[in-house]
Amino acid sequence: MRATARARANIALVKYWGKADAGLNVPAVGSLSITLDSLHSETSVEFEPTLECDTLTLDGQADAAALERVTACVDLLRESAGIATRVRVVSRNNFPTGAGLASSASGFAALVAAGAAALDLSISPQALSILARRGSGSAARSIFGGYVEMHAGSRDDGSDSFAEPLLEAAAWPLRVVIAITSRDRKRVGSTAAMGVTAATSPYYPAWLATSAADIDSAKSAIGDRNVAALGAIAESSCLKMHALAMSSSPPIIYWNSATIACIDAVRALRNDGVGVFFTIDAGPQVKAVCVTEDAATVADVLREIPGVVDVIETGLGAGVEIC
Ligand code: 2P0
Repeated sequence: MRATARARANIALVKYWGKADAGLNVPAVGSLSITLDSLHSETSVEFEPTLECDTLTLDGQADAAALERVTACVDLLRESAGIATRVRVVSRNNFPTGAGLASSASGFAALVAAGAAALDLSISPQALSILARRGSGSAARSIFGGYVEMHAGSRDDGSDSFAEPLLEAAAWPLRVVIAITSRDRKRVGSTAAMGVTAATSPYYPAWLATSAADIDSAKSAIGDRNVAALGAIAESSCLKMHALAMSSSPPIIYWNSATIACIDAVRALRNDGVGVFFTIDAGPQVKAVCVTEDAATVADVLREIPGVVDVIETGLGAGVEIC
């Protein structure tokens, strides 16, 4: 009745933003991501008959806000197993939580994998991806390694809304250099921000209309191993997502001045012939994606930018694993 799983964070190159069904957590658009090797959550789940309620310890502290989402997700596992036993969940991230580094993606992917293993449920990776999605949309992608596509799906019950692997990490081993510009937790969580965007941004319909073409372009760039083409679509998707957030009411701005300085630096590097592009999630950190040979140059440049408090370099990693 106890298991531990490790799942890695992922970053979307074609972004998920907006929900088709908030209750089932079905995304309004598909997305495409890369799984990161060095940023992970390690989560232990123990079904314990003497417990009166579920408990969650996140990075060494009880976390009541996150517990609600964890319980809702574990309820799905309990339903599959036909039990009501409460769980003790202990989870640890080896990177800042809730700061736009996809901690909910790795956290919920590890949670459902550990929970299913603890209950000895025989469950396909696809079904695991659906369960992870119920916890956090981006978590559906962290079940798999390398390059991953998330399908929005079209069924009302969300049964065709899951991720699938596109290409193994080793087949195109890009590097990601992450410039940390703040360690603070973000002020507006992704879930709330997506709701405000869908309800108020005048650009939301255009976002929905252009997403499928963005995924197709990204898939062909990956097929061609073309960094410039993948970068063009990834930066466009990222900037569209942030334009949605900024054009919402009330407006949501995830960036700080160092975020913009990093964007400038990446563009300047590219003008100098370095094959690098940026992406930014629901936070102020900038992720620069490049080929292995350029990673040290990119890291050196980003580290010198005022306001950059740390730089993390990582390759692409594997899907969720039971430890
Ligand atoms: C993504 N993000 O595709 C986008 C881009 C952040 C920016 O998915 O409400 O925490 O739990 O499904 O997965 C972050 O959103 O949102 C996210 P929920 P989640 O990576």
